[in-house]
Amino acid sequence: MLDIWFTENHTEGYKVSWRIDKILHSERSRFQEIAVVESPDLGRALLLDNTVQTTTRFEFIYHEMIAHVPLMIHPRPQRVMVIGGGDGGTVREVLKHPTVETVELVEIDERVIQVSKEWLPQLSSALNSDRVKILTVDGLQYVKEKAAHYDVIIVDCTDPGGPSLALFTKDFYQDVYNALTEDGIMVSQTGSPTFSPHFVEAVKGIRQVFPCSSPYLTCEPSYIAGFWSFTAGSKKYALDTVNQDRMAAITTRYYTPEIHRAAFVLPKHIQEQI
Ligand code: AG3
Repeated sequence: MLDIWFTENHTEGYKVSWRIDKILHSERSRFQEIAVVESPDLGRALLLDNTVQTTTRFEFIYHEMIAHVPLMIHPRPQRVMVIGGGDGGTVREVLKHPTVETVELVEIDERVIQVSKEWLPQLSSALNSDRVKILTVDGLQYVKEKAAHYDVIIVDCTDPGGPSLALFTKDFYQDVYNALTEDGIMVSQTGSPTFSPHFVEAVKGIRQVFPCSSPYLTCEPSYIAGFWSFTAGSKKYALDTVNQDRMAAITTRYYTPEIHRAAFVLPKHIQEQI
């Protein structure tokens, strides 16, 4: 067996490695290094700048939690925007909600979309739906041009750095707030609460702008073995609201209303940090 390992450096002193069988694709786009590799334990993985974005074995956890939490809080989500998320996994989950009329996918790097279409059909086939509108523009600018339009905005971005850095600032969260309708909800992935130096900053930024906000946690083994965080901001609805009756229409493997509520229960040391 080949002994080739992929390693992601989470900090200077903490790395996560897993064996890869094959490099299926690798290129440099205008924005980043894009690769797709095959791993015996994680399945097919999308890497951007040597950072794992998603794996076919565990992507359902991340994508269900980033999408269904805000969509189940909102009583009737119709217009949704996804910033980043060019692999299509988040859009696939959003489309499970029959109330959703349109999902705009705002992905800066069209090569991520093309590579995902070729190698990750389990995620990207959702992008062919006629309810999806794809815009290959900078989400940061795009969101500024919109006012009171979306019910839910999901920020499925890479970790802060490169094109994503500005997506973790208070100014950006304010633009997202303005782009939402009066009862709108946003969620952003906010990294590892243990290792990301940007976690606390992002949580505080969202809290300064939205009347209701909180991080929520899940475990996604593709990134690290411990917690991964998302942070939700809501203009009107409490974050533990779950419109339970709508679950009947939605098939999930990870998300349940109980998981939704439990995810907002934070360990004491994380509460103390934020
Ligand atoms: N979005 C980013 C996940 C964060 C990965 N971070 C890391 N490995 N350090 C993933 C896109 C999935 N649709």
